[in-house]
Amino acid sequence: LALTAELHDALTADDQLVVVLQPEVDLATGAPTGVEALIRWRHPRRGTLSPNDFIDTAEHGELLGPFTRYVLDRALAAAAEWTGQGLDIPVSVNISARSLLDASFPAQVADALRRRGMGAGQLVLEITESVAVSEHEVVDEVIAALRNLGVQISVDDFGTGFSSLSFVTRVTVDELKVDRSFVTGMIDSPASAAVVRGAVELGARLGARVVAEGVETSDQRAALLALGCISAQGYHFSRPLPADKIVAMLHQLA
Ligand code: G
Ligand code: G
Ligand code: MN
Ligand code: NA
Repeated sequence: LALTAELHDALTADDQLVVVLQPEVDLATGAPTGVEALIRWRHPRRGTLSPNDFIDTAEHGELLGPFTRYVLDRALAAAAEWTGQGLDIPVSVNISARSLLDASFPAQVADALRRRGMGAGQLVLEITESVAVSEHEVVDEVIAALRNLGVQISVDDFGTGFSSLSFVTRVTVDELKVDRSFVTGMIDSPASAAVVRGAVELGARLGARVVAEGVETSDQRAALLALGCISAQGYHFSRPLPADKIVAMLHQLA
């Protein structure tokens, strides 16, 4: 309860909740193809908190709407900076699957884009499936409405969800983000490599981009290229960076 009250205050404090930004790149060339926004809480007493420390608090109760709008606004503000410098690169925002139970969510997203003067095509929403939203009809309708706006939908942590495969049979998605665990395992484990290969083939058949997460070594990069994977993200290319460092990094990678 204390954390809920503190998070409520942080949402109006202006300097406590910040997004850091991590490039997604073309595996062959290293050129940037996207940027993921990741929230951090610079807590005045508890130090810097990772989303794992407070996301459950943020995703439940009455903070979900304000928190989601806050993250969207900060991510789109950052994207407006690099777009203004001629870099035509979308921003990816992690959203709680619970947001997809709210029929007014697409209108909220449209409003967030309008406030920052950004086109819907500049925004990717990353969704991790959860039991909370599985097989709710409204979820499919909200996703369809978001895609009608022109917003892209990405399935985060692909391969680990309890129903990833049935999800992509129900809704059209634009991107699969292959979970880091398979990328970490693919050099030593033929089974992990098989999952990555399967995701690459599935993405091709669905017409969805496939992004490998958590690439940390040049061996992993080479193995992904050999499997036909096009895009990736990870410390091998860039760590998540503060907003004032991301534009220089994008120019450097380009
Ligand atoms: O950035 P980090 O690796 O610490 O993220 C930990 C987890 O928190 C990941 O699962 C990531 O998807 C999630 N996450 C990061 N930023 C956000 C956010 O702004 N909103 C939501 N809902 N989840 C986030
Ligand atoms: O669940 P999601 O995929 O959104 O989680 C993203 C998280 O992964 C972020 O918190 C980010 O800090 C972390 N991350 C990004 N690249 C790497 C990487 O190369 N290695 C590891 N270990 N974590 C990474
Ligand atoms: Mn993500
Ligand atoms: Na992920």
